[in-house]
Amino acid sequence: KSISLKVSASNTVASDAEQISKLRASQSPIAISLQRCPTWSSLDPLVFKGYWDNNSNGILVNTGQTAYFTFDTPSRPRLSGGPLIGEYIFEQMHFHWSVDDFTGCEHVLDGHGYAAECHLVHYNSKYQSLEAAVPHADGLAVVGYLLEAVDAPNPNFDMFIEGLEQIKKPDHSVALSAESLAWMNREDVTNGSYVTYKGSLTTPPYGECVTWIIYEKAVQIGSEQLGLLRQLEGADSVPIERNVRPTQRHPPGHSVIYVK
Ligand code: BO1
Ligand code: ZN
Repeated sequence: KSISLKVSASNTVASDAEQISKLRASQSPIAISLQRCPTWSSLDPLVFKGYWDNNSNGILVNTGQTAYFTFDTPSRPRLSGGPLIGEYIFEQMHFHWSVDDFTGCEHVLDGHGYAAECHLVHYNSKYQSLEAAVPHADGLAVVGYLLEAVDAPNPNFDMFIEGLEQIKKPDHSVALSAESLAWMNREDVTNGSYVTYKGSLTTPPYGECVTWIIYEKAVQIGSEQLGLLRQLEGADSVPIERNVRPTQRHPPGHSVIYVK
């Protein structure tokens, strides 16, 4: 790795995760040039617990702004490792999209736009809730998947897409099993590289509380399947056209780490 920032009081080199936790935060999303990022290869692996082996059910809701999935059971999936210190508890998953196949993502890697972006939102287990975590720099960890439009449907999305058909109208909801999240567990994506940086929520209150983890390799989704996301209606009973925040400027001294 090409940066080492910090020697702690005990004179031992701070862990990779400690170094990342001290980086300056930016507003999110951002456009990232991979070749300009310091590359780290020694980070601990990211650990997802209780996602796909979770036999409980969840609920998918049209909030009028996005499609939003939560588990309705007390046992929630957890995320640790990688740039994170401690454990983060899954709160919700949601999507950002647009009317075309290239402006629906929030983060932009090497100038490449995608059709949609999915966020897995977690809060630090040292706080009592997501709301309690938002005021803290180490409050949230959000994993982002970029979704690339392709002609052929991705069968791993079928269960999830069937859910979308039931929630066209705002405030409608449908029960979904954990199996409908299987599309995320694509080894070619999650065994590959990601970028990580300290940033913010991309919707109000825009708090700088997020350790972002964005996989480099996009997940493919069929155009027809994307069409169902684009059919979701907002409060005005017309389809939600675009729920993407524009990319924000990097503040001086901001760094994004490329984990290969
Ligand atoms: S995102 O992943 O950066 N797009 C993102 C943006 C906003 C929130 C979460 C993730 N906001 C939080 C609010 C909470 C609210 C919660 C609903 O969404 O800060 O007050 O309860 O899950
Ligand atoms: Zn989001």
